[in-house]
Amino acid sequence: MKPRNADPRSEVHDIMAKNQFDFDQPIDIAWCPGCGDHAIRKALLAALDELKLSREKVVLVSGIGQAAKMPQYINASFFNGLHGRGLPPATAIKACNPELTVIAVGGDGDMLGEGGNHLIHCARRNPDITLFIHENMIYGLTKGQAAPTSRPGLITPVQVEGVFENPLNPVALAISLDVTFVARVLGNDVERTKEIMKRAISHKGFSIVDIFQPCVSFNKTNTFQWFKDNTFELPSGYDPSDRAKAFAMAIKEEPFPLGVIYETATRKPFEGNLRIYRNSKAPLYRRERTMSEIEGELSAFD
Ligand SMILES: Cc1ncc(C[n+]2csc(CCOP(=O)(O)OP(=O)(O)O)c2C)c(N)n1
Ligand code: SF4
Ligand SMILES: [Mg+2]
Repeated sequence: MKPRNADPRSEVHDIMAKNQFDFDQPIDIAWCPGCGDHAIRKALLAALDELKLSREKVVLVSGIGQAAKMPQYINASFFNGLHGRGLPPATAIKACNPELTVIAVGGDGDMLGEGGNHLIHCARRNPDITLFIHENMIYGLTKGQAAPTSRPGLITPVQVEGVFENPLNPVALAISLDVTFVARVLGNDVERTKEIMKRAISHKGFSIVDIFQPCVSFNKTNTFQWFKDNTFELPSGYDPSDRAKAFAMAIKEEPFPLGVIYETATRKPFEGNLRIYRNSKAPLYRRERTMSEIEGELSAFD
């Protein structure tokens, strides 16, 4: 039986058959028909399945928003917290158990507006986690106010004379912060999104994928066609390891570059710097502590 959540218009829904990260029973997905989030979910399900990750070792983390509902639609562990606050728990989960694959998901408002401060400090720490930002250039869940990525001139029920602030460019921001894997994709291109998601998840260190996602209900300007018309693939021979050139590429807008724009292995992940993993790689829950060890550590506070 075809699951109720399979989008019959998608040519790739067949790859989801027997995907362990999908649910056996139909689930209710509270996204509008035609929302770009459905395609991103398909890509994520396929990426997780093809990476052959164990379901028990995958944790999805999010805040609030349409994109932030994603963890509830994937059959793995999840933590859903406050708006903009997905990255701190994601960092903590990975720090407590480095054996887990930790994926944070959020909208452009969630991750760049309310959570912008956390994004900056997460980039400084470089935890081995992945972040997918659904960039629909709008606040979808709260019905169409401007997001930090909204293009100038966009009229909304709040920005009645049009947005006049400079839009935030998550790819350029990430490269300026030396985030170790930075990519952008068109979410409706499910195959390509899946491939880039696989690379981002496999990368050691903080990885960010900016995913263009049309919001068909509240952003009638930045439609699927608009994203197609305003993007281009990186030229062949492009070298993503050159940070200065990557930044120069990242600041190109309308059209925006698509692909892996920056990738480096020069930074040690956050967990690798923690003293608790210096003598043992075992996650904290597997460690036994004797009373005298605990007393020894507590004596530091005498
Ligand atoms: C601290 C706080 N501020 C505001 C809100 C209201 N709020 C909930 S979701 C949201 C915007 C979501 O937009 P985005 O993160 O871009 O996600 P989308 O719905 O577009 O996927 C806002 C403003 C909130 N829940 N908490
Ligand atoms: S409001 Fe927009 S972002 Fe939210 S589910 Fe509908 S189309 Fe998607
Ligand atoms: Mg949004």
